[in-house]
Amino acid sequence: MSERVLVPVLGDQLSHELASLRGRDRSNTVVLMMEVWEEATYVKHHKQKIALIFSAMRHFAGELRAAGWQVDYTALDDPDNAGTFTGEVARAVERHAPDRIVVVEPGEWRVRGAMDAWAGMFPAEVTILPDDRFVTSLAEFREWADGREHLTMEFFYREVRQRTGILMDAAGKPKGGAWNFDKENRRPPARGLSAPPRPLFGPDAITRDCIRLVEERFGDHFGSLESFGWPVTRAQALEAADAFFAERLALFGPYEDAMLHGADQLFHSMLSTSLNLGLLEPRELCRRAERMFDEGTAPINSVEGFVRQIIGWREYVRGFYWYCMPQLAEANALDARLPLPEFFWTGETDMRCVADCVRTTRDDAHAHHIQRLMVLGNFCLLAGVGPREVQDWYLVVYADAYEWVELPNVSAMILYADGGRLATKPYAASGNYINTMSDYCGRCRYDVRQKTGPDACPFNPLYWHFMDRHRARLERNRRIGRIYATWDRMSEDRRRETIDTADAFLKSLTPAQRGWSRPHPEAHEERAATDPQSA
Ligand code: FAD
Ligand code: DLZ
Ligand code: SF4
Repeated sequence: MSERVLVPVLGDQLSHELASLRGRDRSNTVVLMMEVWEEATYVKHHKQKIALIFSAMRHFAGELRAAGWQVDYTALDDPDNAGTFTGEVARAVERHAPDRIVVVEPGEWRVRGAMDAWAGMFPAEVTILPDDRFVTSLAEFREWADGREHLTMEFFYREVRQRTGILMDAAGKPKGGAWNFDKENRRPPARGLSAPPRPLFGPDAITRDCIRLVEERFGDHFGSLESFGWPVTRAQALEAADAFFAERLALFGPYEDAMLHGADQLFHSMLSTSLNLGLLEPRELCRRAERMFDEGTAPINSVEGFVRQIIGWREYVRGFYWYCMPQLAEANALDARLPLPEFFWTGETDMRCVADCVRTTRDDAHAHHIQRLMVLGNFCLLAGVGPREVQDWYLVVYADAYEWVELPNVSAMILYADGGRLATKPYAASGNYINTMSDYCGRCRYDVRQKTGPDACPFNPLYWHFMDRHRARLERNRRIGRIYATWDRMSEDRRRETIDTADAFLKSLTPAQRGWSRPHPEAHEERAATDPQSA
């Protein structure tokens, strides 16, 4: 008799070519998919994120059934739902008595801990497979990182290009004659700049059910459901990718860092939710971009910029996460302790740049990279907001947020909380950067040219406050240390006034009152006990 196999497929593993499904005999396999309370609430995710994941899971289950798989799907409001992955796998083991459980490694450390315990818990052999949807395996990353003091993304990226041949010519040289076109990719927004809109996918009956469920069960979570238009199937994700390649890739590079009030997407791909769910694969997107360069339909700076984000940054942060966990989650090299300000939830601040980025975050569960990095992240860095609160905020608010990708970006990239393993210097900038790269400042209540006093752009005095309070650490940094000569050239009165302006601003901030941050582990149990479905 052939062995019976149970294949749990998690909500961000929605790939038909998943390692646990590939080549498997469908007649003796049960695919298990689980909507569980714990995943939906370990932080109070944005409403669109939960609706997106549940809808994509339900569509994927339908596709698997149509392809001949036996799928056991537990919906969130199933009265017997145990509320956790482990509880649901336990119930499935009782139902199906499998000889073996085969699962792909999860994206998050927290879930890996739970999965590792399955082997001793169930009367079935447990096999945890590497997630080969990524171009770089965790073992390959470890091999690259071991023994290096700084884990510089650029060097990692070049090795990935060489190993995979992506965007390499026949002679083994980078296509376009260089590894990096960043200098061509920092164009400020031109007057009247606009980009073709991304396709929005109107909710079908399945998505409408998920939206209703989220409104009923997660009504107190952050964010709006009104503008929901994310791709929820591979077919839709491919349509979104088609539109990006046809209409926006060519200008992706030059305007990668530009920000325009009210225009969140610009020339960005808006494909991160689909990539992270598994609806699209990184290799196929890179090959497509490369083909456009080969055919002469997209310039090298845009194609290379896009490929760099995917097989560079995306793969790098995943490797970095697993390499640095669990310490990364607790790291706080700059000893930052300020509570997250309330305006991160409400958007009610006179800083026009911050208000706009919180608006798009609330309405669309998305903000583009520079909004996340140089506006919201830069603010948290300069003000000294505690890493844990910042991590929780980013994990809650973005539809593409999973800890493996959110945590390195937040802890190491924006907050320098890892002490500089990822970034060689903190991404700290005054209002001048935002003014150059956006149209925010012209109509802001603050004056970006003023450095001190109540009308000064808060980023200006906060920048110097940050540099001054971390002088002992940063002065020795070759990439940023020279800035202290400018600080020292200012008169003592000017320096005092700058610090006083920053202090007065920091004192005026109202700490967030919401309970949307991650509870401590014991609170999980309390919440599970109070959830009517898991009682
Ligand atoms: P594009 O600009 O079109 O880029 C193409 C793709 O490259 C993205 O879809 C994404 O898959 C990848 N990519 C680009 N930059 C990064 C990066 N730094 N790290 C990982 N992948 C990258 N991305 C997430 O997917 N989930 C997150 O939770 C997340 N949190 C972030 C937090 C902070 C503080 C910062 C600075 C960045 C974060 N990013 C995150 C990276 C990036 O902002 C988003 O991937 C991007 O904005 C998604 O929009 P897009 O698909 O239009 O991206
Ligand atoms: C984020 C999320 C949410 C909100 N809900 C579910 C769920 O109910 N079931 C599920 O399988 N996955 C969900 N996810 C995604 C998981 O959190 C994700 O698979 C793990 O964190 C591993 O990356
Ligand atoms: Fe932001 Fe300062 Fe510009 Fe206002 S002036 S939009 S606060 S950078």
